Amino acid sequence: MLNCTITLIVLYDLFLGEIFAERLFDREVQSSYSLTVAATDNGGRMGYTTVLINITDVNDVSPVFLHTEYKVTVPMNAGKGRPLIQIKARDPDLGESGRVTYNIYDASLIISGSLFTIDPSSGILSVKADLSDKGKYIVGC
Ligand SMILES: [Ca+2]
Ligand SMILES: [Ca+2]
Repeated sequence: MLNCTITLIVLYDLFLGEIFAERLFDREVQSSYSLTVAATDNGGRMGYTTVLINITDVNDVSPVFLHTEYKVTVPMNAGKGRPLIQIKARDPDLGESGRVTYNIYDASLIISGSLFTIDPSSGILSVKADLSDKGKYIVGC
């Protein structure tokens, strides 16, 4: 647990405790904090309470592939629909902000895009068409 600095503001004769953040939070680093806050009276007697702080998420992280490059060798007679490799990326954001979908991205690879397909959910790259008379392909995702 990280140390947090809190500031207590006293208004009039009442102790009105307000807690301020002294830096930005990053939910991916730490998603919650637990603070013990003390209140002291004029006689020096103290009471304590615990403040639990949950950090909500924002979509501040892009998906990151597990590998920077994937290589697969395919027999030229590989049948249509044959799975070749599973591409994986992770995104630590919560919910939809962390849900990763895959597609063949580079529009300049039109031929490769017509020969291969990638499942948007699983990231499995498959043969889409007959490769028998084709050469070497590079697919960007
Ligand atoms: Ca994200
Ligand atoms: Ca986030």
